[in-house]
Amino acid sequence: MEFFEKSLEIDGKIYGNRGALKNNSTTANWDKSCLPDTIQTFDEYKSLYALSINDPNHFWKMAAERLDWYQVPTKIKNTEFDCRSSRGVEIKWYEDGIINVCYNCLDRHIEKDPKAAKEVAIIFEPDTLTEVRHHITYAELLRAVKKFANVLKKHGIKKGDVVTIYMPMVVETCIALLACARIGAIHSVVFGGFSSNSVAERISDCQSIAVITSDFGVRGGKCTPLKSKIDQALTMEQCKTVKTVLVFRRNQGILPLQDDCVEQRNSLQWTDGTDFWVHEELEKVDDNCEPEPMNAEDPLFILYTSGSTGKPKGILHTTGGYLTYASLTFKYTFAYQPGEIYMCTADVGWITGHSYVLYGPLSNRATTVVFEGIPTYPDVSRFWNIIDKHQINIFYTAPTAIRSLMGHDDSFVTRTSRKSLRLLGTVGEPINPEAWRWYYTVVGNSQCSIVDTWWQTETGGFMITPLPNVWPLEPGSATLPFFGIQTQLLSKDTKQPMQPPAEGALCIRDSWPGQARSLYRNHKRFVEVYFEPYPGYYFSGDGCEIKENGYHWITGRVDDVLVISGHNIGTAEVESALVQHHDVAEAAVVGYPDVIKTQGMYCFVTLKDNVAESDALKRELIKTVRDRIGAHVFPDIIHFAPNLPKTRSGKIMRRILRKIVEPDILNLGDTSTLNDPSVVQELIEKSPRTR
Ligand code: 6R9
Repeated sequence: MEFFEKSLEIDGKIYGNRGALKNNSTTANWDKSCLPDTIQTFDEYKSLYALSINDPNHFWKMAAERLDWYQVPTKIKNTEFDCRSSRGVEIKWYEDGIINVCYNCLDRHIEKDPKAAKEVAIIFEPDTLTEVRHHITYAELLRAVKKFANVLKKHGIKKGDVVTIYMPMVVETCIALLACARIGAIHSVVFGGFSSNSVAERISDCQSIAVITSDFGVRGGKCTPLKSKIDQALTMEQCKTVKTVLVFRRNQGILPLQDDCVEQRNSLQWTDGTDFWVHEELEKVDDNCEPEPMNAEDPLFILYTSGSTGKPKGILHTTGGYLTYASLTFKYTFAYQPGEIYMCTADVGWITGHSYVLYGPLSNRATTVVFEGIPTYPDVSRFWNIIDKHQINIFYTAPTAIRSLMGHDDSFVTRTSRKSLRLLGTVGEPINPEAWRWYYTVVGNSQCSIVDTWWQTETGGFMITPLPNVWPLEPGSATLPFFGIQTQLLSKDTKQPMQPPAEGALCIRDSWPGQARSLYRNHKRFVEVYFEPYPGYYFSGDGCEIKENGYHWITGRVDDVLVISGHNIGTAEVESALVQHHDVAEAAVVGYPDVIKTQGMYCFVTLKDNVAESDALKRELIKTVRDRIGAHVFPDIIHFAPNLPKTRSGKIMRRILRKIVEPDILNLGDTSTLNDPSVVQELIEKSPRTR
């Protein structure tokens, strides 16, 4: 293989191709009966993409063959997207296939190649800074999963039962998910930062019969109680379905306990007959546990995602299609090679954690890093130190983390080596070009490609994403669709399809295996939210611009568009202009009603460390926006906000900001997913629109 020595810009185009393959097409000797190992040239992408659209049954049959089935599916695609059809919206993939997800993530690697037993499946990096390396091999993980699966069985949990998992980001969480998958129980992970009310709401919606939790978690040096929040949730009438609570002891014995954690452990309440310590239960079971053969369309998990109004939505994913998709997207988008160390900073409480900390990497026999902590503890070098400590090759994080870290001096990055890095990735929000360039030049040393991956809880895996080094990157663009994904812009006004170049509502024309099948026990709402707005299409809720070259630029949620004096202005564009100013760390822009201009533009701006607020700076920011976008774009209000309301996965909740500036503060809507609800009150107090 011939490698480029260094990256770079070729004819002014950015590839960032450390480790890129040069002129080494594999299409020539590809026999078309199975998928190639990696995608290396644009021609190869184009021909495979064409095949995936023209003959999805053939393409997705080959993709499924990357997995091991008890019964290989013969029926591949059976889907209906049109809500007006007599069948109604229905999505089935591989419907006669029989498979087990856990088997595909663990057993099969060892059965096929005994060497895999000793390979590291998970590297655990605890919150506390330590030189110790916690490596869990595939054999160790498999044994732990089998034993815990037997604990589940001992407590009467069986195929089809729903189990809520409320855990910190530790190895035991991965064991819990895999054990559920092994016995066919449906997991519903609730992020460990949620309040007891939010957990209760999610337990009652899916009627789970058991909860898996931990005595506490530790993040950023602070002890966060978990078991006691479950206790509170279970006092509520709607949670009476829960019969068993299995409690892990956090990081048994491997780390000294801080004082607040000791206190937490000592003050635990215990309900006999319901609460069980996992370490005690593990002593009572053996380590033989055969995986449960599952139909491809049996549910694998439920994951709640916040709706803009009303109750959170219980997104339902099934077994065969989900794993096929998570596995293939992981392999191609990260161009994962055996032996590489991969780290995704997401919590398993989010879809990114499900698909790209756990199922995608493990089904590919990868080594995946599980990080318990936060990017700023004990200081803002944490990520870069971890990269050096574990020699990470592929690093995947969120724009919000990148923006918060680039607000500090570059020396926090440059004092680390990061030489092991081959590839960087982002997910979760549009990445503004400024943050992209910082990630590329400072973190990646201008040598690593960046994959900006657009996708959703509902899509199961990547939808629009670069394949590294296969085509040039443009900072801020997720570039082109993955195999099998047909994007289509529709006019928000006429609901008619639009031909690129254009900007409109981002829809998908046909099904892909990783897509959610329904909302748990609420198919009607599933159809209303995703299939009725643009009949015949899956509606993502996002806006997008597709340029002449076919590159996709996500403009944010469709409702994040302002209409000011007849001009449509994407808030993402204004935010991007604001953060290009050297004093700005983050910005969120929303509209408010204005009788003359229809809408006024309200900009919340978080300044970098040690930058003073001033009227002069406000004027400068307004000028920056007008210079960058055009004189018709005029920020009416600049509000310096040290903190913005964010979801726990780091997305700015513009919906709440809109309510603040409208102002309609009595109807803020569902705030249960907010990271820090006190931020809202601070903003209300300081806003000129509510004072
Ligand atoms: C995976 C995940 C989905 C929403 C999605 C969009 C935003 C995610 C993005 C992105 C621009 C990207 N989003 N990735 N926007 N560029 N690369 O985040 O799932 O939590 O369900 O959020 O996140 O608005 O619709 P989820």
